[in-house]
Amino acid sequence: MPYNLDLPEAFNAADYFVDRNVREGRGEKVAVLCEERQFTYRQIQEGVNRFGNALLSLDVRMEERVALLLLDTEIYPQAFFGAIKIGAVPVCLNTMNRSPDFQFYLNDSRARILVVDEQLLPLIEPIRGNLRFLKQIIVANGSDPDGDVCLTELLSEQSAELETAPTCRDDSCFWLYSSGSTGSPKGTVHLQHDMVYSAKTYAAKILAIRENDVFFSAAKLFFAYGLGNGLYFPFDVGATAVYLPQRPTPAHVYATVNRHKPTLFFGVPTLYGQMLEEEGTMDGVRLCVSAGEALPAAYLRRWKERFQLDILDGIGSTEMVHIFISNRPGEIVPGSSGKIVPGYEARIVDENMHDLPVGEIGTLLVKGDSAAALYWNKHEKTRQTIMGHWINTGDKYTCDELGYFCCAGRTDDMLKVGGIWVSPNEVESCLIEHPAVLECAVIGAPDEENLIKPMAFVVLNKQHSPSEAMEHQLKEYVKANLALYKYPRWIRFIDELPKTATGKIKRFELRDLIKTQTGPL
Ligand code: 3UK
Repeated sequence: MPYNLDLPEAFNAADYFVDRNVREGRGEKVAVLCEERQFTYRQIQEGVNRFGNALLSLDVRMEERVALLLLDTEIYPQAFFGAIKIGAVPVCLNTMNRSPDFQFYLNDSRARILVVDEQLLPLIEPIRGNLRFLKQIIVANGSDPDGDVCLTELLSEQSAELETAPTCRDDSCFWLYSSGSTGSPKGTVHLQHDMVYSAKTYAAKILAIRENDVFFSAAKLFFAYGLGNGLYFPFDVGATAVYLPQRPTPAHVYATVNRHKPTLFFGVPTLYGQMLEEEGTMDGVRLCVSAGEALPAAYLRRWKERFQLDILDGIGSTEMVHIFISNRPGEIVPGSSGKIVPGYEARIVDENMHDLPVGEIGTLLVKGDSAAALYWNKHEKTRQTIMGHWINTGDKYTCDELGYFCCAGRTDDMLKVGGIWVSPNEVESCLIEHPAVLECAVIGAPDEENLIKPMAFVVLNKQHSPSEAMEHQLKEYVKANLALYKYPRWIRFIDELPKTATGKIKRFELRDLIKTQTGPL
């Protein structure tokens, strides 16, 4: 069922998500709660305007990229929508990445400005000299930065009035980087209307979001998932968003729920699992959502027993901006991703793109007007994924006669770990740099809760032999060089990797190997 948004051609997402709330009389409504601070829609609007003016004063123009390396605080909506309001394009960066990753993002996007939390600035220091296009670093939530601009000072000099740039509904709006199994991450370009589409379909029809809802997303704003949950869903209906700047540990999350009493809670399966192990309450929450990877049925059951609350599992992607297949309240099928969200269409196809009969496993294609327009400067990858109206998710799925979709793995080797992509290739390339490693292969293996984590098979060179110390050393080596969540949780030393006649590693044999083994991994 296609859904017609009916947006005027002249359209700016910042005007829609921020200024409209003030125009419609919600200026004094609390938009953001963060720790002990609260901000009304009027205050956020003023911040957006000041931020937009600050960018203009730094000579930022329409369509130029502004990179955001920010924790979840009230700065996020101001910087994000401030950039959008002048027609510039925010690029939301994952704060868990490492310096070389940021060098890539900043050079690939050619961002002119980077807005970075003072706490995260050390990630940028080592690469400062290698940023070819960056003109200015603006430091948020800090004071008196050396040689950079302090955001608070910059904003204080700016007017709180700002004219909206004359963007249209199909202008570039924001980017998110998405990683693939090979090659560099892809700058995924979203348009001005995409967030509205997702808010009017998934958020309105499945979550039935209301002005009196209070949204709390443990998944951070720099993920497509968190950006909807914590920013443009609440702002679509003039509701309140709760931000947690710290790591979403069960203790922080429970404390935030207690303090701010959200009505909607968003997490990833790993977090639900961790929260089930800890003391805490979810009082005031009406509905919980899970995405990023499949939610184990056991978590759903235990959560319901403990809190009398449902968790709606749904599949979304960076390319589709948010969730397009989801369970609904009262119609949950544990272990399934649910049914198509109104406004989206799905197909399951074979390798020739022919539709498969009900019940057969195939590649999941999805159609809906929140789809990204392209991958920046990656023409071939764009064509492989964005096939006209249809997006190839790279997921293997089945669909039953009732329309419930069930995930059956990936068409590539990519792993979802704690809801975030890990490329086995990237972990292998890192391990092989270690002087003791001759060869290696990384696959996904289930942990004790049946959630996937990276496992490495390692062939050591002649000078080294397997030991616990070596295992520890290799794990630490990956931790030091890649984002923490990417390190192999288990390392198996073997004499030789199984290979095809052409020398490709037979990953399926490694997967079979761990399946047939009993006992702890
Ligand atoms: C996998 C799932 C099974 C699937 C995302 C909600 O995860 C998000 O975006 P990413 O681009 O990854 C997309 C891929 O992740 N996946 C996501 N959710 C599920 N697999 N069950 C699920 N519930 O492989 C998909 O192709 O990081 C999630 C909203 C916005 C998002 N971007």
